Amino acid sequence: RADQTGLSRCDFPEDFIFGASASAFQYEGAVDEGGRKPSIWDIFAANPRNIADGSSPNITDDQYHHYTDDVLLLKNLGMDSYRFSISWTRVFHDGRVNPEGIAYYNNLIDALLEHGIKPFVTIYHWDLPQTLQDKFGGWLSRDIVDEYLRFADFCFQAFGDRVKNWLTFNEPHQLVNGGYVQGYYAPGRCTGCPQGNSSTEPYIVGHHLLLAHAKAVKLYRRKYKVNQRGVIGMTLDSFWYEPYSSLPRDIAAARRALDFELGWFLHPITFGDYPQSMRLYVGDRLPAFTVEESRDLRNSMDFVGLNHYTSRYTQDNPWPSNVRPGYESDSHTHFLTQRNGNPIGGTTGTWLYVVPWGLYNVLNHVKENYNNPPIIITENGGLVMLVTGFLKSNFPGLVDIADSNTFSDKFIKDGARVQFYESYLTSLQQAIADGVDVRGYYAWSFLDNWEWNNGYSQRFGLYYVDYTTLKRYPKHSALWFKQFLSNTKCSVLETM
Ligand code: GBH
Repeated sequence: RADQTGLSRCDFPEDFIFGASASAFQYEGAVDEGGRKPSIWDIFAANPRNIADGSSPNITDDQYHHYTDDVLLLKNLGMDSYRFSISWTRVFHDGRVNPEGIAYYNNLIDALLEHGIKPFVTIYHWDLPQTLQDKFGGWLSRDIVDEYLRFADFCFQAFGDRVKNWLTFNEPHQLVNGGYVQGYYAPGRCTGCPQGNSSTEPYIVGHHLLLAHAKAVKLYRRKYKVNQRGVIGMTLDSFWYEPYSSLPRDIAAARRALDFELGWFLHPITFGDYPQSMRLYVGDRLPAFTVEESRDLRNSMDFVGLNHYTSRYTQDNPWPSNVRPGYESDSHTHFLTQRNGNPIGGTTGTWLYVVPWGLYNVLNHVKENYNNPPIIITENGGLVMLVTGFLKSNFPGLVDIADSNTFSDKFIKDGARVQFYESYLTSLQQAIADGVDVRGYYAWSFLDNWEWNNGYSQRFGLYYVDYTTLKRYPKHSALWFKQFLSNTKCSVLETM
């Protein structure tokens, strides 16, 4: 049964928001339609060697053409909100607006609102216009700050009458780590890659992201907030880092790991500067903020957006030798997925170990070290590897989407992901009960989608997508969420 634990939205505060998350490049497809121009991810993915399954993101879920049906699916699930991002090259390029691109987002936003679903918009989810990469090197150049500001200004102006929840960026740490340290994300730079230098570039890019964020928030507050009355934040990603042992040096190392991932951005947008540990370990390779920049950064968010998936054990690593010089070794940490032969949590055969208590700990870490800010969990979700080429005939229980609004045993069996959601939501409930100010939770992801360098080989969706027919099929997790959200008789009076 989908409702085994009896956990429901009634176990959360009354005005708590539940939603599903997505991003433009992973969902939209239609890369050459409606006047859209290439982003750095179009160029990066055009080389199949950059993508695990060699796949193309050109069609993916084709949400560009399926958004009306997708909104109905969200409605059917009972979601309060939908988080998506705006494709920069669809709406705005070379200083010019593209009416067709604007029309698309207007239609999507209006369709959501028509069904009572709150749009939650990420302004930038990694798909930089290639023209800006070519012109001055993208995020490596300070010129990007004003370009981003123009784009953000445009988004507030065009959509802010209806969009009340904004995120300046998705996962700056992951963008930098993938694009400038590991090289597995666009624009594919790292030490040892054909281009790049991971001892300096990650910190420069991170700095520009922060300056762009602060300017956009300042602009929103000065120019739009009075009339539009929305809130704005940034989505940060963080694993939980558990000390491998009770040795003080391992405890300090775990704290450093959190500083280098979460604090790198959360510290500046709360207190106006980088964490002390980063200043100490990175030295003069870490750029400095002017007094004015620091002032603009301080408290430059109405809430903290948090993407959290998994956890690692952490050891102190005084002499890192097994990694490239730079960001990877600067924190002098070593990460492990097991201790004394025991994995840190349930395994999924990938990076994603199931560690629900890690969510509890990372939330309390934010509460205790960053003045107890409002938090919205903007992504959380489990991963089950499904065989590529999965066919309907392999799953006789599968039913067509039209029948999915009734509970039955007919759905794609992703029971491990149901357990993931149950366990993490239980941990979240405990964190809230213990005083962490969490206001919302968004599942990653609404649909299966193009998982960046992993292509279509990793499926995070509540809905399964058949990429040949583009039909969406509910998984067990979708039905579990529907049941979880359908309990609206929360007060004692109503249930009597
Ligand atoms: C988020 O990225 C993104 O916001 C979203 O677009 C993405 O689809 C989602 O999460 C799911 O991944 O431990 O060395 O093997 C997170 C990107 C990529 C982070 C893989 C962890 C594993 C690094 N994740 N990475 S490792």
